[in-house]
Amino acid sequence: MSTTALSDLEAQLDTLLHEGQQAITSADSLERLEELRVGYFGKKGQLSKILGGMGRLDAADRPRIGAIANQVKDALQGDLDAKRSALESAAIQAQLESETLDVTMPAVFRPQGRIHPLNGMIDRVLDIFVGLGYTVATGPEMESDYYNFEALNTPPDHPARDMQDTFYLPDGNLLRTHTSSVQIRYMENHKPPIRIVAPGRVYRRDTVDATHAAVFHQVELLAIDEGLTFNDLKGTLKEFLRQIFGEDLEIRFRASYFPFTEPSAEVDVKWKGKWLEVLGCGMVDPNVLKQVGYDPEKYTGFAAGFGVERFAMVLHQIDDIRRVYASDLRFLRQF
Ligand code: 2NL
Repeated sequence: MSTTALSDLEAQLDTLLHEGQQAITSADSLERLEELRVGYFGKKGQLSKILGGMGRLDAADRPRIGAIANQVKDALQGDLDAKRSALESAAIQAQLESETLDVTMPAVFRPQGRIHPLNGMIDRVLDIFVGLGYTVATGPEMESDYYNFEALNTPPDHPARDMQDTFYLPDGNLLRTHTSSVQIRYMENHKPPIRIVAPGRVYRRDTVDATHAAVFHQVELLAIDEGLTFNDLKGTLKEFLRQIFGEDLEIRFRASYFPFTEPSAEVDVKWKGKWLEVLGCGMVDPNVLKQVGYDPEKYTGFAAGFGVERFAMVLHQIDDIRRVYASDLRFLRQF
C-alpha cells in the first residue's frame, strides 16, 4: 500500500513538474504567470494537495518525497523566475519599439502665410515716415460731409462732392473719399507742431477697371509747424520717394490744384524711362487751418496723398488692380 502511495505521489510530482514546466514555457503574460504560481504554490495549490497525501506514507518514505517535492518546487520556481524576467524585458522591448520616433519620416506640410503685397507696401511707407518722426493716425471710414469735404475747403458745389464720385449713405453720411478726414480730426484734438501719416481704406464711385477700384488704400501725410515752406515739402517727399523707388531717382513737381492746398502740385518719378505720376501734394490752405482753430499767420503746413495700390503695382509690376483683391493664391505666392 505504502509503496503504491509512494510511487503514486512520485508520479504526481513528476506530472506536476513536467506539466508545470510546459505551462510556464507557454505562458504569454505576467498575469498568466502569476495564475500558474498560485496554482502550484498557493495554500490550495497543487503542491499542497500532493503533499497532503504524505500522511498515507510510511514515515521512512516521507523525507524522500519531501526532497523530491522540494526539487520540483525549486525547479518550477526557477522556471517562473526566468519566465518572469523574460516577459518583463519583452514588455519593455515592445514599449520601446512602439514609442520609437522615425526621424526620417517626411514632415507634415504646413502652409505658411505671408504678408499681402498691399499690407507690405503700407508697412514700408509707414516705416519710412515713422523714421522721419511722423506718428500714425487712423479714423472712421464712415464720415460726415463736414470731415470729408467742408473742413477741407471743399464747398458744396465742388465737383469732388458729386454723387458720381462719392458713396452717400441713407443717413446723409458718406464713405470717406480720402483719409484727410482723419487729419482734420487729429488737428481738432492736437496743437501744432504736428507730423502725422494717415493710412486707410477709401471709397470712390469709380467704374472698376484695370487701374480703378471702388475701394482702395491711401496714405496721406500732414506736417504743421511754424515756418514750414514748400521746400520742406519737397525735401520730405524726395527723401520718401528715394527710399521707395531708389537712391538715384529723378523727381519732378508739376503745378496742380486741390481744394485743400495752395499752392498744389503733382509729383512724377522717372521709372523705367518714363515719367510716372505718383502723388499729389501742396501747402495746407489757410482756410483749412482756420477751420481747426489754428492761426494761419503763425502756422503753415504741407500735405500729400497717394494711392498705395498704385505704388504696389508699379514696384511689383502688377498690371491689373483687381488682382490685388482677388485673393488668388497663385498671385499671392509671388510676394
Ligand atoms: C492725391 C492727393 C492730397 C492732401 C492730399 C491734405 C490734408 C489736409 C490738408 C491739406 Cl488735412 N491737404 N491732403 C493734400 C494734397 C494732395 O492727395 O492725389 N491723393 C490720392
